[in-house]
Amino acid sequence: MVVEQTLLVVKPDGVGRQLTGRILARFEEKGFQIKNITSFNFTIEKAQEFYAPHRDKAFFNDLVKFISSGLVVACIVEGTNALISVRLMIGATKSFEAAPGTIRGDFGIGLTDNVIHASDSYESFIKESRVIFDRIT
Ligand code: 3AN
Repeated sequence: MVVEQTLLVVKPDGVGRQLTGRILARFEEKGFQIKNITSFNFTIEKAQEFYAPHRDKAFFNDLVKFISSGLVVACIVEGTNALISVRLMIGATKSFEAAPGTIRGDFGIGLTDNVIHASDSYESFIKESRVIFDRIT
């Protein structure tokens, strides 16, 4: 068992639907700590940087537009095996296929608008945290 950190972003649909508190409560209830919580609007440039690994995908522009479309809430979630555990708690990318009991399964229906983002690896966590916390606009 290893204490890890991961980055969580409640996307504009989640914040706009006033789900932030309920979403973050799930991670606290699970036993994780919420750290460095912040809310901001992604600029297009920051969003492009954040989603750089998807630069070549057909949905890249829609993704960038969507994440920049409103307020997001970002934080670090810390605790035992946080990387895998948080990914399991958020559920499958396609909300309409995400298992009930997961955040996307319970709160989402969309694909681009799938309520929440969480880092998929330690490397992603480092890169994404740099974009959000080091050079925040
Ligand atoms: P996840 O967020 O589950 O790690 P990724 O990393 O494959 O999923 O994709 C990043 C984001 O891109 C997703 N959260 C979703 O908003 C969007 N996305 C993924 N696949 C598609 C797709 N086929 N069409 C539109 N948007 C997509």
